[in-house]
Amino acid sequence: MTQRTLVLLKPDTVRRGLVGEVIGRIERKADWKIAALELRQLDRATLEQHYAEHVGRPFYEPLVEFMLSGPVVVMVVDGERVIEGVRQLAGPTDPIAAAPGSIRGDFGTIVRENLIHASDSEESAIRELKIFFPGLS
Ligand code: IDP
Repeated sequence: MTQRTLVLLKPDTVRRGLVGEVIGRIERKADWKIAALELRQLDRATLEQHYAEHVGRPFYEPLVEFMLSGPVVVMVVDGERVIEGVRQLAGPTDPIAAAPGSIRGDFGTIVRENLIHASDSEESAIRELKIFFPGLS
């Protein structure tokens, strides 16, 4: 069964000129389809919803400030096993723990500035897609 996931290329990826590199890896991995793609300056209200599970954690406020620090690429990707697949391409949250070959492992050193967000389950994908693309069917 085909899945749909939400992918964000964070402000570090845009600032560092790595958008093409990261999208290229997603495109080359499989016959997945980009269903939506937009460069967007997020607002605090959107991030409060997106990161609701992290409210109150010490890294929450710096994370929101970072995510507001520049535009992000907001994408919807469809395909077979795409939720787990993009998470695998991204690698673990801490880029130093992420293996070389993964996006975070190849390009990151800072836990907060770890280049990419990808939904971690079907349930998260549904919730996040409603936040970022409420009109998408
Ligand atoms: P994920 O993005 O790998 O799914 P989450 O635990 O959902 O990781 O955390 C959301 C984001 O919050 C991470 O991608 C990272 O940018 C940031 N973050 C998570 N844990 C920390 C931390 O301990 N220090 C700083 N930032 C963190």
